Formats: sequence, structure tokens, C-alpha cells
Amino acid sequence: MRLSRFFMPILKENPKEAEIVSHRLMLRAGMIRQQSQGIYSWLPLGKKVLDKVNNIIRQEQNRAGAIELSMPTLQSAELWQESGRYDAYGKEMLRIKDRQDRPMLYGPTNEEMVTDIFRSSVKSYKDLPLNLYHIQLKFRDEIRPRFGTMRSREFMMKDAYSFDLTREGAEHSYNKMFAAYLRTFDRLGLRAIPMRADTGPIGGNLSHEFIILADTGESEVFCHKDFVDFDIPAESTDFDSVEGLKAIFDKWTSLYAATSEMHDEAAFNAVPEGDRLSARGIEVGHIFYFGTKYSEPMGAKVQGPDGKEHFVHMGSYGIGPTRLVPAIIEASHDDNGIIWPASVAPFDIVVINMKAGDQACDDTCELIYAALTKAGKDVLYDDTDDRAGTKFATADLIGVPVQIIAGPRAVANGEVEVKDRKTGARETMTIEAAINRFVA
Ligand code: 5CA
Repeated sequence: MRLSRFFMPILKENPKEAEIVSHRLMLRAGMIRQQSQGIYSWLPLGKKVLDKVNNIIRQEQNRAGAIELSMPTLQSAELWQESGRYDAYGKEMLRIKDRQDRPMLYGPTNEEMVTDIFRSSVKSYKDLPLNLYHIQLKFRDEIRPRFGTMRSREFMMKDAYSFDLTREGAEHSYNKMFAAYLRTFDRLGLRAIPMRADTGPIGGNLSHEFIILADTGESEVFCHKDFVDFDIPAESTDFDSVEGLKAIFDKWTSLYAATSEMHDEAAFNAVPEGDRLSARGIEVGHIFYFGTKYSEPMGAKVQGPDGKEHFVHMGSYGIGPTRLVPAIIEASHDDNGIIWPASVAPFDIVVINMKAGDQACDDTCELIYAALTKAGKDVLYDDTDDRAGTKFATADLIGVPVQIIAGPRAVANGEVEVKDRKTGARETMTIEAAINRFVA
């Protein structure tokens, strides 16, 4: 992508409304724009990162056996009256009427709708286990939307819903998502710790929040410090192995970890003092087992091997992609801007032409841009006629992991500079060596 033809409205000034660093940097880098309170557009640079986050989530959901579908944002109130949540959900639900005066709502979550899909076509235990997920916008009319897309009113959620014949089966489904979440957050460059959590309006009595430790987090959390170094389940994890996944779950729940709502002071004080971590955290995922809470009132049942009808045991599993993007920035930035982990960077490499219009610089940059693009790299080429200083500042701000810098002096020697955004290390090398480093 040539920067001269891209749409990346960088802000020079620090936006006054931004209270935390991720919100400030997302606005400055032209990733998002607020359209009304708590409702955001994702501009091209932000959309690229969000898509990469969603793809990693998708890969890990698929690996764990979940199946993707797409459900609508607008739902009929009738379904929610069946479960009893239409009245219970309160003011967070945006209620709408259509032209026939029928009550509708903008979905804050999808337990009812997916249960309706399930009951309309699944009749036998032989079709279980089943886990259906989608990545879709949600709306919650939060009292205090804040921190940009960290807590917004319209936000994206990956929500998965599992169906099993028995409680034991449902626990295995829960453990699959538990392990998939550990892998997902790790691939996003984050250390997320599962903590016992309150179930709120979703319900049930088994639930874990996945929390990233960050000073700007909204939750107060308490855990054993060893979680910071625990091993992540490998790519080769067998998601069909009941014992294997139970072992992962047992290990990751063997030490104390709880959010403030579930905090047990006495249990925490039993942890040796030097091992106690009391910190702030960002909730990036939340998983629930709630048994037959929805299947009973909505009549979602299957025939079991005993020939009798059984209400299915369900769980739901959420991740917030539009919250994850700022969470990654909170965990990875410096005074100059964002430092993206390679897995979600909007571009792999930025080529900086220090003197656009200079034939040698132009030719060198075009050569590198073409070679790396051909090799499958996603390259941003800063071909604008801004000053070199402005280009360096922009490249640092938007956090692309590698910068290849072509200035007249180096280019005259057949060389360019390669800068690592994270460490700041710079290396001068031949043009060919620079290309080879990223093609190989
Ligand atoms: N139905 C369940 C799981 S599918 C559910 O709704 N869970 S939740 O309420 O915990 O939300 C799941 C995830 O969505 C949260 O962990 C968080 O990452 C994200 N999320 C929730 N509310 C917001 C919000 N206002 N802004 C941004 N992300 C949010």
C-alpha cells in the first residue's frame, strides 16, 4: 500500500478526550473515529488490525472444534420473552419497534437466538456435542462508555455457544474453550489469566474471566504471581482428549485467581505474601457454563441414548475483539507510539523514502516495495513528500514492526537502514540483504 493512496488520518495533537494511552494512540494513528457516544467507525488502519485479531480468534475457535455461522444484530423481543430475559436485562438493552409496531432489540448477546436455531433442527444426542460461534456487533447501552473501544456501546464480540447431553460433556466443551482462549491470547502477544468470576445477566455458576494485567484496567484482581509464567497449551493439543483438557484446566485453576466480585480475602491471604499479586486488569474474555438455564424455558431438548428427552446443557464463551485491540496497545507501546506484535500488525514492514522525488531513493524504494510485496509481505510504502522527521514519527506512531529507511546518502552506497520498532536497533545493509532478510 502506498501511503499517498491510503486513508490514514493522523492527528498531530493529543486528543483531549482520551484518558488512557491506547485511546490516545488509536485516535492519533487514525485507527478509529467516534460517531456518537460509545459508537465508533474503524478506519482502514484500525480495520486491518481488527481483522487480524479476528482471524486468530477464528483459527483457534475452529481448532477447538467450534463452527462459525452468522446471526443478525437485530432480534425479535419474543425470543427474549421466552427466556424471561426481556424484562430482566434492563436499560442496557436497546429496544426498537419496527413499522408494524413489533418490539425488536439490538442484540447484547445471543443465547436465545442460538438456542432457537438449535431447537429447530437438532433432535438427537448423536448430533452432540455442538459448538456454534459468530463474530458480530453487539449493543449494550452502558451507563459509562469510556476509553474508546475498550468500553463502548456498540462493540464486536466473538460469542460461541456449546450444547451437550450431560453436565460432564458440557464441562469438556468448557475446557475446550478454556484451552482455546489461552492459545488465542498468547498468539495476540498477551498474557491472560483465567479468574473465577461473577456470572451477571448471563447466569450459571461456573465462569471464568480472562484478564490481562494493566494499570489502566477497570477490574480489581487478585492472583498468584506464578500464572505469569505458566506454559500455554501447544498447537498440537488434542481437543478431543477429555483427560488432556481437564489437566490443562486443573493446572490453570490450581492457584488463587479471582476478580473483586469473587474475591476471598482469607483464601488470598493463605498465598505466601511474596507470591500475591493484587493488580488492575482488563477483561478480554469471559466463559460461562449455565446448564439448562435457556434450554428448559425454550424447550431445547434432544433424545438421549435411553430414548428419553433431555434438556441440553449449555455454555457460552465471549471474547471482545474491539476491546482486545486497545488492550494490546496498553500492553505494548512506548513514548513514540504503538508497538504491534507481528501477529496483528497492520503492515509487516514500512518502507520509508526519506527524499521522495530523488531518483535514486525512489528507484530503491520501488524495488524493495515490489520485491517484498511479491514475497507476500504486507508493505506500507511511505512515498509522500513529507519531511523525513514526520515520516519517522508516523512510522513509530503506527507501530509497524520493521522500518526500512532509504535516504540519499545510504542509497548512494547501495545501502538502506533497517530499524526494529520494538528495540529501536538500526542496522545498515545492502539493498539486497534487506530484501533477503524478509523474503527468506
Ligand atoms: N454471552 C456471553 C458470552 S458469549 C457474554 O455476553 N459475555 S460477556 O458479557 O462477558 O461479554 C463477552 C466479552 O465481550 C467480554 O469479555 C469483553 O471482552 C467484551 N465486552 C463486553 N462488553 C463490552 C463493551 N461494552 N465494550 C467492549 N467490549 C465488551
